[in-house]
Amino acid sequence: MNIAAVEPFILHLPLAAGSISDSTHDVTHWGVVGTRIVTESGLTGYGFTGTHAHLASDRLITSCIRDCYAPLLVGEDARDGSRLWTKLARYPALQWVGRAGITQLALAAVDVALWDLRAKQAAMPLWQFLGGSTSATLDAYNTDIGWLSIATPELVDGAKRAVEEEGFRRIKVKVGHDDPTVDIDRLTQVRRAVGANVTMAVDGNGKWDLPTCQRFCARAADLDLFWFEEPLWYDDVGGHAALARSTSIPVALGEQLYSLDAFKSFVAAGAVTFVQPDVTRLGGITEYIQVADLALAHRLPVAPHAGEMSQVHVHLSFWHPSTSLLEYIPWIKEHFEEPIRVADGCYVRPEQPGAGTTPLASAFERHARPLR
Ligand code: 0YR
Ligand code: MG
Repeated sequence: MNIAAVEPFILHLPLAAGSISDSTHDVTHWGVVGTRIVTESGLTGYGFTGTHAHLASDRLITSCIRDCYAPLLVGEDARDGSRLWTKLARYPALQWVGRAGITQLALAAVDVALWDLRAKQAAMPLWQFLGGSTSATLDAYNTDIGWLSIATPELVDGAKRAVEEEGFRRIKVKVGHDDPTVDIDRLTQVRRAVGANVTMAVDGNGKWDLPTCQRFCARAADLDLFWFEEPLWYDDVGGHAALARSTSIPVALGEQLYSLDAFKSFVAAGAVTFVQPDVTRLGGITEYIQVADLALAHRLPVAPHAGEMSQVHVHLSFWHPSTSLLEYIPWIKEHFEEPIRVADGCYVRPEQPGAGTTPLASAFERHARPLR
């Protein structure tokens, strides 16, 4: 399986809703920024990271793939997974400038493409290639009903519809108004609308400070919140540990963490309960597995970030024993060969060989952006 070519790409896929906001991001397009890796026999793997479709920074990622990683990969055997990951992740000159940010997002895309290749070569969907069981089930929780940019009446209607008409038993609502009592009011109305049996998590996307989070948690005490995600600044281990000690609402985080060591620090400090790795920000599937196993060793649940948007998380979640639920944000699935499906609140197990990361030709025709 010798690698003949590494060909980066940038797709900017428009959101059906036009635009959305959480407490810290305004999004109109999802950036699928990654690479095709072609072997000498013509087998092709696809991997990508996820961005907010900012072309200039997306190009830094594709430059890193094209100029730094591709020369290290061409001629190598794609089956040689761990060694190739180490070659890229520990390449001294790149380690000097990287380990987080652009080089890591680029590494994620490359690593996913290599796993996609290996699973395709084995003619198995990735979850099965990893040893997953055909009887596993996976709950989807709906984040798309809960954006901060959705006015309260539509938020309540959307949550009710997702539960009553689409079969979701789990939802997540964004929080992060300057005055947290506005969020408490929105959540109270949603809880009243969906009833006591629906799991409701909240996501702050790192905006509030510790006193604001503590005030929010005290006022949210009788809303039965399943978790409070990214309450504080992403890297603040001590702050999350202090919050976790002061509230009974479990802390969830990880979508902005770049390494196994970052997760290790949060776990060691008792600063996280729901561990949320993202394959597109860690160094791909290889490092994701290490994080999921770290969580397993501490008996902490793993609930990956952005299930449907990476495609890969669906496979990893069906496989890994610590995962029983996965985020659902149905933004980009129609652009892939095997669109991810949810039925009655549960993910449908993918069947096609590979990691599910192969975009349709039409996605390249309509949404590719120039690399320079
Ligand atoms: C929009 N999921 C998240 C979206 C989402 C973000 O920026 O990317 O809200 O990734 O926090 O849990
Ligand atoms: Mg989040």
